[in-house]
Amino acid sequence: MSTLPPGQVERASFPRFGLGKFARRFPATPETIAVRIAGDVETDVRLDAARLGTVPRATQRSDFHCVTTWSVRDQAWSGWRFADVYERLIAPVARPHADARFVVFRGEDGYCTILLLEDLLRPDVLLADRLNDQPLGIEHGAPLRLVAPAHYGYKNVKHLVAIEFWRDRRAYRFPFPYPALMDHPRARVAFEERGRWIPGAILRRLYRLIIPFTVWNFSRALAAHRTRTIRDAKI
Ligand SMILES: Nc1nc2c(c(=O)[nH]1)N[C@H]1C(S)=C(S)[C@@H](COP(=O)(O)O)O[C@H]1N2
Ligand SMILES: [Mo]
Repeated sequence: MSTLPPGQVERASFPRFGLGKFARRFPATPETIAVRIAGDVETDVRLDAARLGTVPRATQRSDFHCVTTWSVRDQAWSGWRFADVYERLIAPVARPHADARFVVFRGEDGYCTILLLEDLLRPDVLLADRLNDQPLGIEHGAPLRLVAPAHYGYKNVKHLVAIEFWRDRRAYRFPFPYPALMDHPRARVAFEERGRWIPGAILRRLYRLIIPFTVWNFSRALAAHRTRTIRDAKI
């Protein structure tokens, strides 16, 4: 099997993970895809399952690399290639400004990050609604998430509700109170672009310390959410 990118360590199972602020936030309607296309565009557009269904479905197996150094191998994603969605449903309808190359992704939980359009148009970037032959669960980003395996997990936004195309990268800020140094503009795994200003080889040592607590925190929050959902269904 291929070797892992620099500083990454294989993990047997795929944990629910993220920034602590978002551990207790879950999508209100995890079955319904509704993504607003906005920013420096001529017309705001809404993508839903019916619109996405007009684009051929794509599947791929890829590894997933969290910036904190854990990687899971060979996940089977299914959804639509970002490039296909951009060419068929976004560019002709929303008509983003020709210079709008900064793309902000927003999750229903308030999480957001930025990527470059040229990185998103590569063939391994998906908008996924299925994982390992199952509908995507809330732990991994239902109803729809970005899958960009060449970029650290924090660019793979879950619970997508908006995609914005901007000419100016200052149209956006990494979620408060997390420092901008945690959000590299590209975050390419192969170049160990873990964060800005601080070398990846230093950040990896700090980040790996927070894995056990974060995995525990996110899984406990999910268990509490499931208990709540079952209780509410009985009332
Ligand atoms: N909406 C949303 N997307 C998010 C996050 C988040 O907290 N909220 N965390 C990011 C981080 S840091 C990682 S490693 C991956 C984790 O994805 P997983 O929960 O499917 O393992 O989601 C990324 N996308
Ligand atoms: Mo992450």
